[in-house]
Amino acid sequence: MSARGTFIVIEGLDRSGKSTQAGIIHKKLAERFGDQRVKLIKFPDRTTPIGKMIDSYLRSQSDLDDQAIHLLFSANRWEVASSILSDLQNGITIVCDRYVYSGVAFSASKGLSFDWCVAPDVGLPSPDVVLFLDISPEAAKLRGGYGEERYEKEEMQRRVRENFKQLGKEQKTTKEESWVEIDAGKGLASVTEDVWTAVEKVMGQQAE
Ligand code: 2DT
Ligand code: MG
Repeated sequence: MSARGTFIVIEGLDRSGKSTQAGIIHKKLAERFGDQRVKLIKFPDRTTPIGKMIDSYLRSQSDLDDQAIHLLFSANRWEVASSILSDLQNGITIVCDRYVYSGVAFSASKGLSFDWCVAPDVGLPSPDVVLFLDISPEAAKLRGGYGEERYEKEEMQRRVRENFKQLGKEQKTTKEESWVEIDAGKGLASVTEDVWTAVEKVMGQQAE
């Protein structure tokens, strides 16, 4: 493993298996390199004061303008940006469940422009790889249905998926290998295998 940690982001629709896969990768990396060398983080981080405002909005306990909630999601990343950077510099690999791509994909699905949505996240630490767990909204729904939260509606998820695909295309123009699309509609073992293959590849490239 390289001296610098690897920044691995997992993205996808609700019920695509992101959290499950993030947990599996974290566990495998901890077994391989030790607990101290890998961290699992998640956005939104609902525990901070900003995160609590986001949580309240998502659970429809408060209302906010689309722009305002978008900026809170971004601020929720900025509050840990320097700790992400210092962890990476200290050789700690970070597995991150959702990141800026969710930020843009969800807010843009409400009608905000891509450019406007991207702006507040410019300058945040860049991931070494984004694993996009792709699933159709129909298949996601069959996995036990969406929950009660604000964005968990099939129509919105469909637009979000299109936005993720657009972001993937753009990401690939800067660095082809930094966006890996994984078919998340398959069984758990098969998705886990594909995810792990991608993780080993990026970590191998970094070690070169
Ligand atoms: P979870 O279900 O994973 O807790 O996400 N979201 C997330 C945004 O709209 N913008 C963001 O920047 C991020 C990180 C996706 C809760 C919801 O929050 C959405 C689903
Ligand atoms: Mg959710």
